Amino acid sequence: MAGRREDSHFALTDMHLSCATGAPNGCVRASAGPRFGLWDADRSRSVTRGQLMAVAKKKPAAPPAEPAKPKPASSVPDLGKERELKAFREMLLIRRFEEKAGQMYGMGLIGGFCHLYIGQEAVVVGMQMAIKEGDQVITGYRDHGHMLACGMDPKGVMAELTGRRNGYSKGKGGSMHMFSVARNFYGGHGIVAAQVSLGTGLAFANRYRKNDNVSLTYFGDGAANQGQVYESFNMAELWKLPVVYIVENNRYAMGTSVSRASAQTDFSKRGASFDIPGEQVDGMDVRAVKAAGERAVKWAREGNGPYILEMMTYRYRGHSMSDPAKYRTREEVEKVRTEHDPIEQVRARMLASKRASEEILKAVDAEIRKIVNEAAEFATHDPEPDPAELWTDITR
Ligand SMILES: Cc1ncc(C[n+]2csc(CCOP(=O)(O)OP(=O)(O)O)c2C)c(N)n1
Ligand SMILES: [Mg+2]
Repeated sequence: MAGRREDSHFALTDMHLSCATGAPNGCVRASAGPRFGLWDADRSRSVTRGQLMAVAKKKPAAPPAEPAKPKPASSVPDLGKERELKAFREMLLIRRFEEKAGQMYGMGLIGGFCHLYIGQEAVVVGMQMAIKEGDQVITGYRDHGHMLACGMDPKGVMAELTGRRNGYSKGKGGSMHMFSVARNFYGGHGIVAAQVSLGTGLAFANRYRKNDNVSLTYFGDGAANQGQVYESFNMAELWKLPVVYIVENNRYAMGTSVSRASAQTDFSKRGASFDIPGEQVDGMDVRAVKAAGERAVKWAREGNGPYILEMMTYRYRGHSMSDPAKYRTREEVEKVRTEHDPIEQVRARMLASKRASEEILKAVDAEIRKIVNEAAEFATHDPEPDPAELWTDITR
């Protein structure tokens, strides 16, 4: 489309710059300004002063006073030595697992859809650090990282990917359809945004059963444009349901960049008309994710209703294994990898602060590789389901 640039995430165009500096063409910056370098250009969409005035004039009188919304922390709190090492280990488990899944897909051992989470690990690991036992997790099809972070067995997850009988869905579900009620993981959903209404339902169940659990409901930037998301927002706020909506904004929905698909690219504001508070979080920094997660979960657990966290993140691999990723440049991916990688950030910080030595971190990597290799071995030799199983587990 004329005037829109696919590669404009890293650099302001001339038009954006002239608008931002108050050039005579009458443009003003529409948003509060950039907070994350990676995302600056997305924030630079402009509207004319006349358009803004027209919208402003239509505004109704201010609503009655509401309870104070929690404020984002100004600085990123330290995790402490043990937690930092734990975060490193858990993110590395997801990274190595996904690398292995990618290899096995290439070898023909995994078939069907397979969406890798590489690059986004800090989101789910940081959020898990903010919840307690009994809180539920639900997500879309990019789900292997969520399952591992919930404590599901890598062998069972990998065996499901290879379609074997000891997989989490007995080899009949595959990558997008795994569940573990024991680990409070509710899937694994292939229909974009379907999990948002289900996650809201989990929160409703918590309220109905009068427990104090919170539902973490994950979805993507693309899913955020789906109608059922807003029906869910409305009900969740109306009934003050304990749900944290986590938008994993990895900047693309299949091959479509956020700026091409979304009229409002600040997803933390998507709950504004329902009065749901939201904030943007550096989703590549596990410390920032945990801190924001704690604020949001506390808000929901204390009966204040839903909360939106927009995680600014990035996926390094294609949308799925069959994506040639022609909609972005290698340089774009490389820049994020070298400057913002969530695991490398923790590694560098631990080495600099002498919290861990190279030897310790290498030993963690070796231990993780062993776990992942064993999972792959198991998933390769476990038998396929009996053909008679084709007709079971369809309905209860
Ligand atoms: C209802 C529905 N529409 C379309 C699709 C096809 N589809 C699968 S993934 C996807 C993109 C979603 O992107 P996003 O929500 O940003 O998640 P990401 O893949 O980036 O994690 C689309 C359109 C689908 N599965 N379901
Ligand atoms: Mg996306």
